[in-house]
Amino acid sequence: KSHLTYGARASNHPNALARKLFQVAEAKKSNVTISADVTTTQELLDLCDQLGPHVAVVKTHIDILSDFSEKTIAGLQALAVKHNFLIFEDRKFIDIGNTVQKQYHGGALRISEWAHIINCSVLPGEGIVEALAQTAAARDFTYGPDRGLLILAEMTSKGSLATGPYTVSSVDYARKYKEFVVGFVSTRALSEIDSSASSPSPEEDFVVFTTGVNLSSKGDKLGQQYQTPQSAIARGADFIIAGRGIYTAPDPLDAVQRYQREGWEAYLARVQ
Ligand code: UP6
Repeated sequence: KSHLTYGARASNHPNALARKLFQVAEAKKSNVTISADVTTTQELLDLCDQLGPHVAVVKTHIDILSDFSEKTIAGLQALAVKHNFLIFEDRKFIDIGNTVQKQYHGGALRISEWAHIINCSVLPGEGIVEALAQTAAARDFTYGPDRGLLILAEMTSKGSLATGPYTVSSVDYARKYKEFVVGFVSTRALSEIDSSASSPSPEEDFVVFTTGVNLSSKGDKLGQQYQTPQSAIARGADFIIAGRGIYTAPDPLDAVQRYQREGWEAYLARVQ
């Protein structure tokens, strides 16, 4: 796990999106990603407008909206500018390269146009990472340099099979495609993994996003398992992802500020 400040990581990182992530975190004193898992455009935009000042990233599941339209994209993009947050579409691509390219760029959801960050599983093998990187680098892809991929290296659900050799391959592919892969969705820092295919290099600086963060619950009835902001960050999370812990709280604004405070204090404790 990194003991450097976001500011130091922002100035040294070779990847434009990673630099931006760290800059936003530093500027807003927030490492919170809100998992905005609501099902209408109005609820999504209201949530982003209300909580936007306190989060670094908004994570969407755009395919759970019942009324996705041009208004959704325009609204999200305007709020991202207004409140200085980045957008992470948690699509978890998992297919052959040819298919994920079509799911990422174009299609009904046009994810490449508005999502700064996407993620994928490496279950299909190396080709999925290569395919997404290729799409982002394509010449007709004119949305700017701030695009990046997180590899889903572990999962927080009970009985997850994203462990062992799967997690090791996640790290191997991240190292091989580090121009586009900015980091991982995982429950801990993975920088120590040293495999037959890859070894850590001193300058490598992957960004760790950790899901399953909740201050008032240990889990749900469908296998989700939670830890606190403090524990996630101590294990190496750079950004904590919280959904229901914030948006179903009696007062979401009060809740997001609590996650922001606890997340920031845990970060300060780690870098000191
Ligand atoms: N998510 C997990 N665990 C993973 C990967 N992703 O919970 O291993 C996602 C879920 C949801 C969010 O799809 O959008 O993170 C967690 O929401 P919650 O905080 O309400 O449980």
